Amino acid sequence: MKSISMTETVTLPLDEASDISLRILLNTGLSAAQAESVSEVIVAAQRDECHSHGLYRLIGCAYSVNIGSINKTASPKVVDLSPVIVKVDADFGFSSYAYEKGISLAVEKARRQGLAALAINNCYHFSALWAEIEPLAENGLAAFALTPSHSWVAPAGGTKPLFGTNPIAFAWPRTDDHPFVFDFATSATARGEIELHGRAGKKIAPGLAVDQQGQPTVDPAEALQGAMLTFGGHKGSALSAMVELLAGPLIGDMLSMESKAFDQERGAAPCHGELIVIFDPSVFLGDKLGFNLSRAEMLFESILGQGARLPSQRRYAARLTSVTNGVTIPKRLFDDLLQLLPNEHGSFGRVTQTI
Ligand code: NDP
Ligand code: PYC
Repeated sequence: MKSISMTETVTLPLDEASDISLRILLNTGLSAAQAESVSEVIVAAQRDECHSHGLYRLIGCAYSVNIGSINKTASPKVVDLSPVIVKVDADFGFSSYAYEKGISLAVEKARRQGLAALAINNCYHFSALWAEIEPLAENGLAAFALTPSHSWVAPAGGTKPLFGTNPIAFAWPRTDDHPFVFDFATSATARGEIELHGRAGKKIAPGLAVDQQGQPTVDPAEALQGAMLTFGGHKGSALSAMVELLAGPLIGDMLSMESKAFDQERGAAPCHGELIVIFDPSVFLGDKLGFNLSRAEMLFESILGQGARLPSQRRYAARLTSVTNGVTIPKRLFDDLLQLLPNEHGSFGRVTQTI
């Protein structure tokens, strides 16, 4: 008889997920403002079923705060560097809080000049990037975001960790629909995905990583100790180098290899910079804006017309479902999160079984 493996899961309404998340972060001693901004991106990722950057990340965030890496009372400083550049020194707090402080000035500049850059320095970064640029596209702007991480990824042709997982995200405004957004690691998968496979006792797909001897592996633990691989061979490798350069030396911040050395094997979230570039199509196009946005729509319709899907389409669908049904996480993760709550944590969630 075929054996069916059952996984115990817990389903939480979104407000309970937010409550747990915020209480865990506050319990670390993070300032309320910083905890709220971090919690918001974590819950948004869980809501959109981006599991590698959802509630699971609370474990790493709490750890990074508890070992003393994160500045709990970080006070980001915004510098108006030029007509098109805003810099924010995150003061060694989490990136999302620094982003919150700097984004409105960067948007103001983009609306005036047609484009602007927000460079964040000295931030601990663990989150999905779409959460930062999707709201910009909802307000008629296009944007992309880049950030390094820790050196975990081998360059194409090599076998030793050098690059970060280095995500690139891009957002484009749509007239009558959610923005077009993609957001992916330049490694063949996010490191968080490999960690989640490890936690679930599952193998990873071939082609994602090599072990410490440089041999291909599908074992998550070996992959985490060895080197991850870039997507698309030399192409992902070059894009990853671009992320290192634009969100590293260009803005005066650390490469992934420097971030890893800075961590001194403590295992905290990566600490480095982030670059967000914002475009205002209405400045580029003036009274031709509507016509050109409709040409963009023609592109999207042609993609969909072939039966292909747009990036973020799955995410937007998951969002709708989560608002009604709540979010479902493995019971093991739920139990780990309860350990991070203050002692009197009350009762949350509904335990279910999924196949
Ligand atoms: P995925 O490979 O899961 O997805 C990448 C993108 O491709 C998403 O926009 C996704 O849309 C889209 N996509 C997936 N399948 C299709 C398809 N069949 N057709 C069209 N589009 C598709 O992402 P990764 O594992 O590479 O990265 C996951 C997250 O990890 C990202 O949010 C990234 O920001 C984050 N990350 C953060 C890091 C950091 O340092 N802060 C480092 C590395 C990663 P959809 O979501 O709708 O499926
Ligand atoms: O999943 O690769 C990843 C990652 C690195 C930093 C934050 N997420």
